[in-house]
Amino acid sequence: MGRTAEIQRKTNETSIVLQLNLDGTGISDINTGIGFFDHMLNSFARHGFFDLKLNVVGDLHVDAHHTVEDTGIVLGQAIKAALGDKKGIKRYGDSVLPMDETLVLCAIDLSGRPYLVYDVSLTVERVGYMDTELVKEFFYAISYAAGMNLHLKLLHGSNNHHIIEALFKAFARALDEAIGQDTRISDVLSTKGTVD
Ligand SMILES: [Mn+2]
Repeated sequence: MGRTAEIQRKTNETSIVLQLNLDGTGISDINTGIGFFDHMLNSFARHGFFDLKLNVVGDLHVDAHHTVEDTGIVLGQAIKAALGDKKGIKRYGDSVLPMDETLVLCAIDLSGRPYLVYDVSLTVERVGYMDTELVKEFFYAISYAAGMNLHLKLLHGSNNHHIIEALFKAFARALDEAIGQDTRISDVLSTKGTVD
């Protein structure tokens, strides 16, 4: 049995349907209306071996903000719901990921406590039809909705497409590690006894 979640969320700004299987193989079917964002979410699914089905109808006539932010909220909620009681998982995960001239770091603690540290400078306003400032909004929304301590740091790089794509791939790989089962962990990995 895979760890799965299905979430539907509808507001005046976005209408989202998302299905996630954390124990998938990386199959995705994603349509947010923003081509570059779809490309990033496909990379996330593929490199984390998550199955992700996602349809977003957002108010793109305003701008991409609500669509990207609300997708982060729903994906974070789905990660939290699919993980359930977090028994037997490694809890921590990290990745240092290269992409040509770019090198990024991602570290995760599924502590139950939301916190984002985002140390990434982007030098262009937009990649495709996605504003680069929304990358931070997306990861902030995930970290708060999932209850996740998330660090993202740009170590080196210049091409904004590469930097953003490397962030999504590093996040996927770090999350895949953090949700991984370790047979030595019989309960939750915390001296406190809980990671809620
Ligand atoms: Mn690319």
